[in-house]
Amino acid sequence: MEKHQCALFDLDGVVVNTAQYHYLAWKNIAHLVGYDLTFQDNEQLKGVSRPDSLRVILKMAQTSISQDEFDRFLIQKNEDYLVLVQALKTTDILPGISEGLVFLKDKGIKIGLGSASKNALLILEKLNLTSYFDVIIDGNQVKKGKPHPEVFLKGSTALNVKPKACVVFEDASAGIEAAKAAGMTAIALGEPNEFKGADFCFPHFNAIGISTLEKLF
Ligand code: B16
Ligand code: MG
Repeated sequence: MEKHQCALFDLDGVVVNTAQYHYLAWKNIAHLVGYDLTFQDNEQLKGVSRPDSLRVILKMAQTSISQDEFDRFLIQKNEDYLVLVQALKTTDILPGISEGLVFLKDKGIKIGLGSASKNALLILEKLNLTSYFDVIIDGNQVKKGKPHPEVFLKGSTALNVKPKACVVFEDASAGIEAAKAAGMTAIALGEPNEFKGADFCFPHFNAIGISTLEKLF
């Protein structure tokens, strides 16, 4: 296996399980348009930007709303989400992540965040993880959301590392598509049948193990 010089982490679903909070907040919004958003529906929203997520929900609900309502729903979703993540603390960091970050830091591997979320910095701060990241690219810096590769390409450019020397850790199929479109090694976290084109798949970050990380970096 070729050695890599950079690790790019998705946030929601990889570093911390905020997916459940996004789900609860979107469920409230979906109710407003008469749609009962299921846990399974929520899979399609993972890694997808806030406005694109609302577009997907409206499609599921087979309804349309005015631009004013659309904007109001986005604000309300985020307000609800921010209340839900208020209680996040370091014990919510997903298993293996802290050890993985320490391992990479000790090896001198560059570490970046590539998240669709506009709340990424706030979440990292709540988890006390900000200092591990050499660069943080989030929803505030990208024009095109995942599956577009922009978020990861911005990360590798900022770190001055070629895309093929980067490993991306992702829990969303849109994120795996983005990593592959960027020309990076893509490690999917979840069920193998959820992902197309991932280089490797593990059920969660902790299942990767230090020996595989040693091979990758
Ligand atoms: P926000 P990631 C993504 O984060 C989430 O998976 C997705 O569900 C969410 O809609 C998106 O961020 C935008 O988040 O509303 O906080 O800006 O997985 O790319 O870290
Ligand atoms: Mg994610």
